[in-house]
Amino acid sequence: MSGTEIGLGIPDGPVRIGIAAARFNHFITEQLLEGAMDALERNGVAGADISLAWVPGAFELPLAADSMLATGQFDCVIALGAVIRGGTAHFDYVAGECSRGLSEVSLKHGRPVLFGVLTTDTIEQALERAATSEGNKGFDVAVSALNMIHLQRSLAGSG
Ligand code: INI
Repeated sequence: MSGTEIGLGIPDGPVRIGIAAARFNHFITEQLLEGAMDALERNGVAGADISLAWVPGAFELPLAADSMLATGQFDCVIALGAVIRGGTAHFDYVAGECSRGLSEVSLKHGRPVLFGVLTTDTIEQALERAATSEGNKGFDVAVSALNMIHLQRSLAGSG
């Protein structure tokens, strides 16, 4: 292409990462958290630049993300959760409000809010997407968070 292109990249300078994680289905969200921490560490993010906030369930993730970004201390928030259908209508309310809310918070603050929330029919499917580092959704969204910070800094002219 002949115009300007900004590729996916990793920011050069320090980044301040907020992570909001849901306790509900914690045996899955703890694995998502491990994946996210692994990705951040591999990309040179210092532990001291990462803050973690636990919330009861995925429904509470948007408020946590909003509260974290309102402090002005974070370049992004990574939201981690696992909503499993399990034959209840609750799934649609929790998953729907969570994704809508996270998107709203991101646009409100002009900061990336990453959707690291598994929405699956079964526990087995959720475990599969949280298990290994390679297919771990937490790992993937943490890399995406860095890509989005890089994009915002590139657009602002600060690399
Ligand atoms: N929260 C989840 O994170 N995952 C779920 O699968 C889930 N289900 O199935 O109910 C869930 N419910 C709790 C919800 O997120 C709130 O914490 C609760 O309703 C209090 O507001």
